[in-house]
Amino acid sequence: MTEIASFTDSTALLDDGPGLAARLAEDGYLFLRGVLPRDEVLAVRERLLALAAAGGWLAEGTPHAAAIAEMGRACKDPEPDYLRVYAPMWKDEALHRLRIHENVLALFERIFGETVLTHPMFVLRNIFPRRDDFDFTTGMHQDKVHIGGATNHAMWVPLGDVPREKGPLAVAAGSHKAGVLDFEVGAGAGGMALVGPIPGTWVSGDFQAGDVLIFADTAVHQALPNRSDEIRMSFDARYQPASQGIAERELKTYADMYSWEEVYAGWESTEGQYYWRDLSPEIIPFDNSYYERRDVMAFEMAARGDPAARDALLRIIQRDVDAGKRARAETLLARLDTAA
Ligand SMILES: O=C(O)CCC(=O)C(=O)O
Repeated sequence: MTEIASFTDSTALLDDGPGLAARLAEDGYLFLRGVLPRDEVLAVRERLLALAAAGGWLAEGTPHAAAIAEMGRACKDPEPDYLRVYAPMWKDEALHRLRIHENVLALFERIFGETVLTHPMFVLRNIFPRRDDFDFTTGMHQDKVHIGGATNHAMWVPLGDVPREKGPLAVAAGSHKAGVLDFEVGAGAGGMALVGPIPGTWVSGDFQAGDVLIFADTAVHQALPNRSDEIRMSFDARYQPASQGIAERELKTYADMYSWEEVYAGWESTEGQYYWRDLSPEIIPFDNSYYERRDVMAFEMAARGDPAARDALLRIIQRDVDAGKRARAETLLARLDTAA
């Protein structure tokens, strides 16, 4: 990715549902300033940074609010060291409510022209700074293969100000029109990396707390490297018209880490709990063919001793329902790690 132009700012269209929908259909994304109240975003950031500090992720002697990373503790999803600190963060009550904020729901209802279903599943991200020996930059991917269902749109929300040097998201505008693209096993999202020329024009920008980026599930996107000293925090949630089908995995918690009862156990209020049940979403089968193809390739690569299979193996161990596959992935991962 060489040239990255600036996002088209669609904030002026905020109250114009058909205008937003038309631009989203054309470009595959919408960059919108100030959708969420800045103070509410920063309050969530503060709560999560307290947990990050308690987990040893922040440099000693620095103010929490600065989010300066302790690079000796740099780690990434789905490594056990990462998940130990991440898991309690994901349950945060105020974080959950941000993605179903009234401004967000009203925005999507204007775009869809009908009731919105916010997927209960979402991803919180804590991206340590990139260094020569550490890199957790999200590689190029499309969401469709990971989310399934009918048509959904992501909303990427920085938890704090995220200028370009702190590694915000970039989208290939127009790439959504090409459908699901070919991939190989790699260090990208879900252990998959897109191959071949990527259609469209890469765009990104300087985000402030409260700004959001919405994009289609076939829009190719990736993060820019985090070249700062700070942990870059964000979440990405998914939205769709409530009349369309959803894959069951999207009704679960992140990586199925918790039951919803466990998530809600520590909350102070019941507001926003189980909100999707009122919408009685239609569950449709998840298209597992992409993951199956990834896993065949990853097992072959790992058997040849190719370390590029590592992230895919970790995903299988963390998430596959097939115990036989998980055991095979564990054996191959242990062999790769011994060889390294
Ligand atoms: O925040 C990131 O680094 C990646 C986000 C992403 O891939 C997504 O929103 O689908």
